This record gives sequence, structure tokens and C-alpha cells, in this order.
Amino acid sequence: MPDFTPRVFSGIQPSGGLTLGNYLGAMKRFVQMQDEASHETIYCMVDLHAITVWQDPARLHAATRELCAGFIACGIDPEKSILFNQSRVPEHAQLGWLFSCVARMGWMQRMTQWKDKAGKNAQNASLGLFAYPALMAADILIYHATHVPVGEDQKQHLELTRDIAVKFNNDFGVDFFPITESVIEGAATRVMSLRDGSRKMSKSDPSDMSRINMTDDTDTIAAKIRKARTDPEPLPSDLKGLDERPEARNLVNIYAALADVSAEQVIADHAGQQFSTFKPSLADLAVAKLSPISAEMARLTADPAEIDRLLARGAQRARAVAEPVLKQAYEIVGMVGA
Ligand code: AQP
Repeated sequence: MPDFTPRVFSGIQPSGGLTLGNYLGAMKRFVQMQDEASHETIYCMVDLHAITVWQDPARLHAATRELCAGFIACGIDPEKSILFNQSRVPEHAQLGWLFSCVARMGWMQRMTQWKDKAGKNAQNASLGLFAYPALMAADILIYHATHVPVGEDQKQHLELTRDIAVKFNNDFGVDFFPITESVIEGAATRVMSLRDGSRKMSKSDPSDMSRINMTDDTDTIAAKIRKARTDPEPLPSDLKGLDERPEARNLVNIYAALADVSAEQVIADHAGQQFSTFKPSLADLAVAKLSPISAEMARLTADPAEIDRLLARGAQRARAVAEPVLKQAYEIVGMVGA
């Protein structure tokens, strides 16, 4: 394998508003990785992924701009990182097609996200939803990215990205695509729904009470935490005591991730507390951490022309990396005129 330039890529779908799950599971790590000097960082609003399930066009347009504001408000600096929306860089879809021809149907059928999202009605799901992981592999490999920070739910897709890179390299006898590492780290790599501790917090959950949106105001955040489902027991004195208590475990993890401490530390500090005491502390912490971000998002969203300018500039920088990689991939595959 050649030495690949250390490069970080990740994306978020503008399929709704940014949630606390996206923030703690992905965005916080994006910002840390941006601020480490050892690699370049490329972050993307993956609008082509969002339309694998129906999106209202006007809503998608607004959500993409709002997500861009979210990236910046959380600490992504569009000068340090390349920040853009996926559809503006056509090389993603072009490499995605090559990967649709490399990946196998059986691989896609095993994806738990496909099974969850298509549900019992798989015959009616879009072909794009089925092929989602091939396009995701292209998002990553079009930049020869070596590291991808994601939440726990994306682990399987990252493994598939590695399988696609290996198969492409083997099929064509090249060492062209890197074998990308996933970076799944932090106290909240899987933030669960506030209404059901067995489901992940999700932008597209029909219940708004299941999630904290990064644009929720102070009262809404406090009300959602107060009404979060829990059990009647107080907090235990060690982490093992949370083993069969998914909702309690979730609130402890959220507290830990927001406070930048370990879950063990949260338990040590709050052992024996009833949720009537713990929830208000968590609500205060969440408001203190999230309010400045939502205020900054509102400020940035009020200037859509500036957001569009930043996205256009980001896409230009992204294409400068992506174009030569696609050209070489086309040459490897045997396209005339590549
Ligand atoms: N609940 C979560 N906990 C931890 N990390 C999460 N991520 C998403 N939800 C959680 C991480 O956020 C990044 C962007 O995710 P995405 O928008 O591309 O898609 P998703 O994982 O499908 O997120 P949603 O919110 O559930 O969107 P919808 O409802 O549209 O499907 C990823 O790194 C993801 O791991």
C-alpha cells in the first residue's frame, strides 16, 4: 500500500435539523479533528443521501443551509476545513456509480440501516436507499480519506467502505484506494431517543419529543429532558448498575459527553440521586452548552448569501481534490477519454 496523506472526511444529511445525537456522536469529534494538525479535514452536507427518502425540496434547501450554519456554529472553520454540500461536487455520484458496480447485492442486503429504514416495505423503498452505502464509500474514497469520525450507527457502513476499497483494488490489481479507519470515540457514540432507550435519537423520528434539536430554545430543551422516559430507581453507585436501564444509561452518557467527563465520573458525582434531581442538572448543562450554538446558528442562517458563498468556495476546494482521483479511477476501470 502506498502512503496516503492523512485526511479526514465525514458528512451529515440535511434530512432534518441537526440533533444532539449528531452533535455528540459526530460533530464534536469533527471539531477536535479539525484542530489537530496531523491531517486535513473535509466535511460535507450529504444532500444526495438525504433524498434516498422523500424530502420536500424547499425544506431540503433550507435544511442544507441550516446544517452549514450548524457546522460553523459548532466550531468548524471553513478556512481550516473544506466545507460543502455533496451535490455540488459531481465526482461523488460518478465514483458512486463505479462502486455500485463493485459492491454486491448481498452486501447491501445485510446493512442494518437498510433493514431499519426500508422496514417491511422494502419493495417500495428507493433504489438509492439500497445503494446508499456505495455512495457513502464514494464520499470517503473520492478524497482518499484515511479516517472517518462517525457515530456507532455508521460502523457497518464504514466496514463496507473498506470492503469496496479492497475489492476495487483486487479486481483491478491496484493499490489505489486506502483502507479507511473509522473513528468512533467519546462518551456518547450512540445517543438514544428520549422516548425509547432502544432506538437511536434521529432527525427523522416522527416524535419531536424523542430528540433535542440544536435549534430548540431553552424551555423546550428543559421540557424534553424533564419528560424523557426513565425508570423509578435512583442513579446507582457504579456503571454496572445501569446495565439493564437503557434510558438511565442514555441520560448519564449525554451528561458525560456534554460535560466532557467520563460516565464513571457522572455516576460518582450523582450516585443515589432521583431523576427529579438529576434531570434539572442535565437540563441546565444542556442549555449552557447548546444555547450559544443555537444563537450562533440563528445569526448565521439570517445571512443565506454568505452561507451560499462559503458553500461554493468549499465545493471548489473539494473538487480540486476529487477531480484527479475520479480521473485515475476511470482510467483504472478502462474508460476512454478519462
Ligand atoms: N443518535 C446518534 N448518536 C450518535 N451519533 C449519531 N449520529 C446520528 N445519530 C446519532 C451520527 O451523526 C452523523 C450524521 O448522521 P446522518 O445525518 O448522516 O445520518 P443518520 O446516522 O441516519 O442520522 P439521523 O439523525 O438518524 O438521520 P435520519 O433520521 O435522516 O436517518 C453520523 O456520523 C452518525 O453516526
